[in-house]
Amino acid sequence: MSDIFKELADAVMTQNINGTVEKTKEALANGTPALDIIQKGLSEGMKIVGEKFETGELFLPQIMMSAKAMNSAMEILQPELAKGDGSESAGICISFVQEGDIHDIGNRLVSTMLGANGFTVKTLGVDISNETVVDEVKKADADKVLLVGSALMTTSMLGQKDLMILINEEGVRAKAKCMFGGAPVSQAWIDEIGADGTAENAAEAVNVAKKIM
Ligand code: HCB
Repeated sequence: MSDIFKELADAVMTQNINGTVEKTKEALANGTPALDIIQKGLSEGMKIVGEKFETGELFLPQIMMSAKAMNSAMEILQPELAKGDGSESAGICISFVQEGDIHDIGNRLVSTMLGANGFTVKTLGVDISNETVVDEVKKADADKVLLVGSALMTTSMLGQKDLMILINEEGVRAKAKCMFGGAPVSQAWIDEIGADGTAENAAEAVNVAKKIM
């Protein structure tokens, strides 16, 4: 990992909010692409925070501070990421975090990247019920819409399976293209529940979205 990426990751890991903001500004000023700052720096820090939480080395208040540090950096980076080319819409996306789940950092990042790549994104937010998602699909004024669903917990991930069942029951499967992601989501899970695709990060999500749509 290069020095600046390591410094960004360290700033998130040590809950250094001002430091994360300063390092982000420094990296941007040096010409580092916003997406690299996130994927090679900030997200790597969050990954380690998650591991340390699991092993009991870090506690919830510390994770919250790390998330705050990452979000503060994202506020600076989002306008950079959102610079699209103004071309025609690549399609409509409905973006949401599964019911019972409030982890929204990754979902917001994926939504921003899709927007920057020509998709029209409607963001529903966190803790969204499957009924709400299906209603939004029905309301959408398009032949097909891309669902961009995130789940960060093994519990909330199960809701994605129920969503696929509801989509089929409500007769909107042909209209709803389903891309689901989040740390516990794997290709095996996507195959099991009969969704259309997943992605490990926001850049890959854009490629998968284009393929699905
Ligand atoms: Co949270 N938390 N947390 N948490 N949290 C996790 C997710 C654990 C894995 C940590 C652990 O134990 N190792 C764990 C879940 C365990 C499990 O179910 N297996 C966990 C837990 C248990 C909890 C609480 C229950 C803790 C408690 O209260 N005791 C609680 C749950 C609250 C709730 O949701 N009801 C909780 C709370 C929190 C916060 C509030 C402190 C904070 C969230 C702040 C926020 O999002 N606004 C938080 C955080 C930050 C994490 C970790 C550390 C990082 C998540 C993150 O932001 N990653 C996480 C550890 C981990 O994930 N390994 C931990 C960075 C982003 C950029 O990555 O994976 O979200 P991402 O998104 C990627 C990728 O997945 C993909 O692209 C994104 C961008 O690259 N992607 C998609 C995402 N969505 C996609 C959709 C698509 O269609 C395609 C691709």
